[in-house]
Amino acid sequence: MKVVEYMEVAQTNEIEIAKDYVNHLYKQVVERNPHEIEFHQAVKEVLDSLIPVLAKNPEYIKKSVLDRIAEPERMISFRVPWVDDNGNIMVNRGFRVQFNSAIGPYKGGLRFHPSVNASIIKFLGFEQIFKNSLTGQPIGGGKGGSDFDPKGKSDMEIMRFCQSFMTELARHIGPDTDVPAGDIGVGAREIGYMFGQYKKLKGSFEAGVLTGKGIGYGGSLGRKEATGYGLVYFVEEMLNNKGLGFKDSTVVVSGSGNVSIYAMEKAMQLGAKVVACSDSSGYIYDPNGIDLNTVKQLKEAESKRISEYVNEHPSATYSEGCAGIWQVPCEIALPSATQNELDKEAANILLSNGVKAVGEGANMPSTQEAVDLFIENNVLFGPAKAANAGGVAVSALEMAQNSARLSWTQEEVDQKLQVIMKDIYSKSMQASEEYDVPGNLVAGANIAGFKKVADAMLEQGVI
Ligand code: NDP
Ligand code: 2IT
Repeated sequence: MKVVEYMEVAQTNEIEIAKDYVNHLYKQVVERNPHEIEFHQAVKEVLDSLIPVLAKNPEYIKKSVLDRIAEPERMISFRVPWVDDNGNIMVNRGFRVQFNSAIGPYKGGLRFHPSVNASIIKFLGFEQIFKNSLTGQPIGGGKGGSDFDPKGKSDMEIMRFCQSFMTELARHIGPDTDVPAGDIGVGAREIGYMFGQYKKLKGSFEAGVLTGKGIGYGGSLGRKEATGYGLVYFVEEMLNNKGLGFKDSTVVVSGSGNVSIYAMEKAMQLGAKVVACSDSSGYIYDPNGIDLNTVKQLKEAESKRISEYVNEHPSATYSEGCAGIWQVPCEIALPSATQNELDKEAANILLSNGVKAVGEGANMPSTQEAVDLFIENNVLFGPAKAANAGGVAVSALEMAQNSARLSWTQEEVDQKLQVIMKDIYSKSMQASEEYDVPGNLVAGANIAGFKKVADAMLEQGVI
């Protein structure tokens, strides 16, 4: 046999071995975590994209690195009792998954939403491992939250819930152990109440135990804006690479929370026209371009419904049902609300309307079928682990400032964020080229994020 032919056979065998390993591992994950469909979905996407890496580096298979990564180091579930304004005793369930600490303390947000369960927390925690690795910062992967529904609760109810949640969580976290932050339903107010309770329980001011804090007590300038701004910096990088940009483009951003608001703000600053955004009830379309001050007033200040936007802007229309937002024609789509909000049908509509780029602000907002469609049709696609990593990256900068007992200016933080987002883009791009899937940033981000964690685990022995 000629050397070239032999190499091809050997390579095919290695690919086959890697595929068998991945299939076997995926089956095991499904059996071990029955009914956790979001967790299965997140694991499958990563495993499939790592096949070429496993084929080239059999050491990862021999030393069961992925078997270990797919199993959380620790999963905590706890009772959260609290008293509502009418004196009723309520009970919610709290979670924290401490997924992987190979490259730093567990790091990741807390989500308060009625849909939270073990599957949601595990999919988020699993993805956080690779995202945090990609940032280049020394942070491991974790996530947590509760099935508590903040909607309609008074400020005092929110405070009592946060205090009870932290009363249990406090024993599991710390600035060098596990550092939570915000996510859906958790912003600066909730972080403040949780920080106050942690400080009271510990009897010491440990600023670095939580990130996303208020600026007056250890928070970082630029953290509030970081995920949305970072998303737009990442997408701008993808566009520039093809000679395109946000300037004069039409943009649709789903959601109207923390990520969406600051994604809209930065897109507008770069000269785009944002024509639609949404909340969990429905979406607004404003052909004149969204007035962000009205959205901030309604959603950040007053916790109202996005439907009220049309009262002040007669040019705009409101439609019930958040999924309909993808019917609004746009060149750039930024799904920034929640998981699986953009499915195959939505992807087909976006494609037929000529979408050029999709950047995931939310975690796992596109179903696997939607992602496949975008990639097959050469749409520039920025996967969540890369595109929304700016938030956790600036959280790591907040930890650094807390350790050094100093504060950087907004400009310094923003400058660092821009460098980090560009670096994530080039690392993901390079990995996609090295493993023969050029331009596929889904694979590139997974590969680059995985290798750093996997190599650290190999160096640290069987842990
Ligand atoms: P917020 O709570 O600030 O906002 C969430 C937005 O999404 C709201 O507009 C909300 O509508 C909408 N939404 C929430 N759940 C659903 C649902 N089930 N169906 C439809 N719409 C929904 O959260 P964030 O902006 O912080 O988070 C948004 C996404 O970004 C999440 O996937 C999160 O994991 C991800 N992310 C957040 C980061 C951060 O730093 N905050 C960092 C990286 C990713 P309504 O007002 O009706 O509740
Ligand atoms: O999904 C995410 O990356 C976040 N919610 C931010 C986590 C963090 O620790 O800042």
